[in-house]
Formats: sequence, C-alpha cells, structure tokens
Amino acid sequence: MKYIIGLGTNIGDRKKNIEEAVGAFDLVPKTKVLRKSSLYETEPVGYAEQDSFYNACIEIESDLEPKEILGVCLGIEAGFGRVRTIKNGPRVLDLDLILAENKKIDTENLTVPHPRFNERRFVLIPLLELFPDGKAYGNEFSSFLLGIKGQAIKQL
Ligand code: PH2
Ligand code: MG
Ligand code: MG
Repeated sequence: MKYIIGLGTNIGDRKKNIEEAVGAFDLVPKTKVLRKSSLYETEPVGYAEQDSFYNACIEIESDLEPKEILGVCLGIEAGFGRVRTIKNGPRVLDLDLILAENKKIDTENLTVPHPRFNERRFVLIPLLELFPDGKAYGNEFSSFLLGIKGQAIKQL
C-alpha cells in the first residue's frame, strides 16, 4: 500500500532532521520512499510562540499495515529524541500518517485521513506538489486550500 507521511520540525538543524527522517524510512523493512516534496518553511499553526517549521511530505510504498506504519513513525520520532510537552508546541520531529491510499480508518490510536490535514497549508501545499492535479488516490484535496486563511509558507 502507498502512504503519505507529513514531516515537520522546528528544533535544531531542520533541514538535516527532515533529510535524516526520510533516510530512516528507507531503512524500514518492506518499505521504500517513492517520492518526496520540496522543503517548505512554514509559519507555526495552532501555537504561535515558537520558531518557524520546516515541513515536507513523502510518498512511501510498504507491505506494512497502517498501524505498523504508525509504529514506525513513533519509533523514528523517538530515535530523534522527541519529548512530548505542549500540544502543537516545538518538536524536533513530527511524522504524521496523512493518507493510506483511499482507506479510511477510525480507531482509538489512528485516524486516517489525518483529521486536520485539510486545515493545514503546510500539508496541502507539499501534497499538491506530489499530486499536481489536486487528487490523491482519487480524493480531491486542493479545494481545502481555498478555505485556509494565513499560514505563511515558503518553498525552499
Ligand atoms: N505541526 C503541528 C502544529 N503546528 N505548524 C507548522 N507550521 N508545521 C507543523 O508541522 C505543525 C504546526 C502539530 O503537529
Ligand atoms: Mg503533526
Ligand atoms: Mg504527530
């Protein structure tokens, strides 16, 4: 199955964090990175008093199940020394499972599509780079951009 993963960081060497995290996905068994978006520098959303983020999206292909991919994301985050403090606050690495093809999942630990991806320019713009027609696995997403105000984003 193909997956879209959103990557974000605003602590330390942000470019290096994203690049190393992408490299980490390539080391996961039965998993390969198919495509990656550019890096984007983005205004913090949800909690303003913090440094700007670098964000990107990747498409991976894996034989692993969605809940296993979630485990992989949490494992890679932990490997970067992520500590969870303030909600939406600063983080060395955040890996969010955004889409699992057109599968819908709603369990206690995992909701796919990611419940807030359609409100976030820092996810939708990199996604649009991967799917220039604004449809990912048949799901139209680009119209959500019309409803978003603010959230400055700059392609690097
Ligand atoms: N992640 C959040 C909250 N706010 N803002 C930006 N710009 N980029 C993020 O990755 C981000 C955020 C929660 O995960
Ligand atoms: Mg997140
Ligand atoms: Mg997360």
